[in-house]
Amino acid sequence: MSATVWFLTSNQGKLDEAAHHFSEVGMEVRALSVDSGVVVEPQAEDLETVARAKIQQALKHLPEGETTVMVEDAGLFIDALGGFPGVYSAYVHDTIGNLGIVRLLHHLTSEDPVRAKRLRAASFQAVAVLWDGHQLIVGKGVCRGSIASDAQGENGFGYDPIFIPADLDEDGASLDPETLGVVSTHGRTFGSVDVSEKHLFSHRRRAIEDLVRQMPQLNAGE
Ligand code: ITT
Repeated sequence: MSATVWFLTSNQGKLDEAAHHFSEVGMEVRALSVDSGVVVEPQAEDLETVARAKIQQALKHLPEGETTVMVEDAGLFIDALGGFPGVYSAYVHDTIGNLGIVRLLHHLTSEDPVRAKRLRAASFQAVAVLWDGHQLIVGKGVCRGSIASDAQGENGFGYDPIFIPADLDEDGASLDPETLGVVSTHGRTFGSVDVSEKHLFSHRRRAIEDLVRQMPQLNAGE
């Protein structure tokens, strides 16, 4: 397997984050560029179906001599909206945007900050699919949190300015709103922290770690 992962994505933020995560295992990530409109993202009910359809298309564009290609599909799932926007996240972000989401949830409020977080609970979810030259590997990651009452911060991309990650315990597991964690943004959104802090919580990092755990080439020495 080569040390380059060719990542088919039109999203620079996703590319930068994946590059950071794979650098931790000595792999480089490069963008697999394909003319817009060539790759068709099917509308499906779950992220894995979308990602599996995209990898089949990505494989056709892998540069000669290269072996490893990845796609990743992510979305924001809001509990009070039955998981919406979920697989529709890109469309919803392009249309009503962060302000639209904040407006949809404006009635979900409470003086009690713990109750407010529960009412506004959400998660980012990511499914990464990688072809390593021999097999397809699927990695999944979830980041629990809640939706802020307004957009905060200029960092990151997409829904980052409205997403507050839940605190984490010493093992990196997400905690309930009433429990203070050892890792916390102290109520700040992903848009208000730098990318290295987002990585501590990130669904994308977890999905890529899940992939890496399953890559025989990277775990041969174990
Ligand atoms: P691809 O070309 O890789 O498909 P995309 O931007 O369409 O790029 P997704 O379908 O995976 O990416 O993402 C759906 C939406 O969710 C899109 O609007 C993203 O901006 C948003 N999103 C995904 N991951 C995010 C993250 O880590 N932080 C904030 N928003 C995110």
